[in-house]
Amino acid sequence: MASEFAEIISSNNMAPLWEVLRGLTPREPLQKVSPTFWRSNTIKENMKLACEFISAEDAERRVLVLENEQLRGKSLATNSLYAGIQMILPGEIAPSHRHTASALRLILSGEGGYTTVDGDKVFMSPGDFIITPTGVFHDHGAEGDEPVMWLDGLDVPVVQMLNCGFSADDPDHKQEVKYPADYSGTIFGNGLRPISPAPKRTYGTGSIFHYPYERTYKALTTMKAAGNFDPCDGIKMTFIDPTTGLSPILTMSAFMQLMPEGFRGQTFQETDGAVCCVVEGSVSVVINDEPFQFEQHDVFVLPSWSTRSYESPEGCILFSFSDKCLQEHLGFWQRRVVSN
Ligand code: GTQ
Repeated sequence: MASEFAEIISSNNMAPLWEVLRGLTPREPLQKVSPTFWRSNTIKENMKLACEFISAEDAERRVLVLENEQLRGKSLATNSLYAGIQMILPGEIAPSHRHTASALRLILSGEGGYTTVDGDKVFMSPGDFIITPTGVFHDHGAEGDEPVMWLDGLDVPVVQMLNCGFSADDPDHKQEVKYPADYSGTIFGNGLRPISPAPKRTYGTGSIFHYPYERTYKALTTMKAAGNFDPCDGIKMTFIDPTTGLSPILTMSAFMQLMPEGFRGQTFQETDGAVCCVVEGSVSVVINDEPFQFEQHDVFVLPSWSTRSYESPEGCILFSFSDKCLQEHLGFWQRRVVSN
């Protein structure tokens, strides 16, 4: 009788909720991804192989996708985040294109790299944070004599889930630069916002898209000097669009965090999973009771709702990105401090 019932409803494209209910509404977030990590040396060595294998031009983007062990073959670092390592050799161009997915970037190494976003060109240095908003043309290149390497974060999984993605190649391989150097940064990065003429496309990207490390570092070390530390995070800042006060990309938040020398943080949980990269120093992280040690330019995944605690004898500056702002917008985000 039971199997007859199952067959009948199944043949009509129906299924019994009572068999799947707890899977649909878990008691708490399930651990679907692992704290996968990629060592700086492995990244560099594999990137060298990629550079021998293909040009930036032929690849369109010479990127090694960072895949979570639990989600191989899906181009996913976590359920909601794509991450990759991109490299451009001196003289190469990653041709101009656009797509619905937004991108953020943390520059790891090399001087002379640039990105042009909607005709606004900026040069990028190690530690700089850069964004490419949804749907605008962007091309990258390396005009110095060093390879340039960075960490990419995209909201591809969110765009895929919503199935709302478009993309196009720019007939101009390399965009014409339409504005003077650091145009958007100068207009929007100085505590001002244009009102007349009314802001349309006359103001470059419409807000800042380049956050130089120099300034981020100064903000963090100035806060450090004041001596107020969060017991879990040390000091953690999030990048904002100064015209809204919100994350410059509405699907992804990005953070720069400072742990002072000798920091020993409390254990806590957060509902946003994150991709993290050590910018300076080193950090020991205990994730779900498993200890890890990370050095400069190691990249690692913090699974959502995993317990985590940081310890840093020598001090550390840690970059991370997650879907926190998206969860906050939806009223989902939660944090819980587990222990002292
Ligand atoms: O730089 O435009 O890692 O389009 C993946 C897709 C980087 C980019 C990625 C992309 C880009």
